[in-house]
Amino acid sequence: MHNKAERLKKVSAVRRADAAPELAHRVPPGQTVTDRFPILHEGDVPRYDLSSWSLRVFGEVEEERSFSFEELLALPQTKTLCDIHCVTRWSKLDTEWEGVKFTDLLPLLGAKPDAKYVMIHADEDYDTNLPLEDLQREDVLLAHHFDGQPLTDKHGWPLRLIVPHLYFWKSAKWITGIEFMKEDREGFWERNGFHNYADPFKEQRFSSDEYVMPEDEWTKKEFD
Ligand SMILES: Nc1nc2c(c(=O)[nH]1)N[C@H]1C(S)=C(S)[C@@H](COP(=O)(O)O)O[C@H]1N2
Ligand SMILES: [Mo]
Repeated sequence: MHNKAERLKKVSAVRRADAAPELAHRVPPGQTVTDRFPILHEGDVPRYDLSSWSLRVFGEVEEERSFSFEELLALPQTKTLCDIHCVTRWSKLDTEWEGVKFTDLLPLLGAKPDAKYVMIHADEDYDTNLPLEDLQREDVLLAHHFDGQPLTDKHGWPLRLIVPHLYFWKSAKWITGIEFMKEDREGFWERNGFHNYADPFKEQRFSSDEYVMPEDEWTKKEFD
């Protein structure tokens, strides 16, 4: 069922649309720039009642705790402008997000000193792993707004992660939990043939090196 990696490896290559020359250095190898906003996820779009929504923090922490949406909104809010890159070969430049910077949240989480990795838990049954260090970049956000508007249900309302420097599957939508870990552990796509770290500029798409450049399978999906 979760043979996305295998499918992407097998399909034949297509030519890539070229970005404007002055933007080319921002487009990772094998990516096509789109102005549209593809919608990609496993499972159904979850619905929430914000009054009962919470973000749970657990694992290698001094004390487990949860944040309500209100508590997150009471923290400093930050806007970022970044490029995003999906492993299915679309990139979108200059996307604008607003939310809580991970580095503004981190001091409140009581992570133990030996917590070096994080598992982001999300609906529906989604998770993805990252080194804590990567979440501490200044442009990593727990976002609730895109392009000046509240996130739409399909793009992750009420809260999604934005990690611009890694393939976009690391930017979990509908996040429900932050788990601190001593040792690394694989998340959903990482267990299913995708690269553990996922640097788009190094084309770290799959966990094995042998793959053929895939077709733009995202063009068959839904867009905004
Ligand atoms: N909860 C959850 N988050 C997810 C996914 C998912 O299946 N479930 N898919 C990831 C993938 S592969 C991509 S490319 C982006 C897509 O985000 P978008 O639909 O807002 O473009 O969400 C990521 N976050
Ligand atoms: Mo993706």
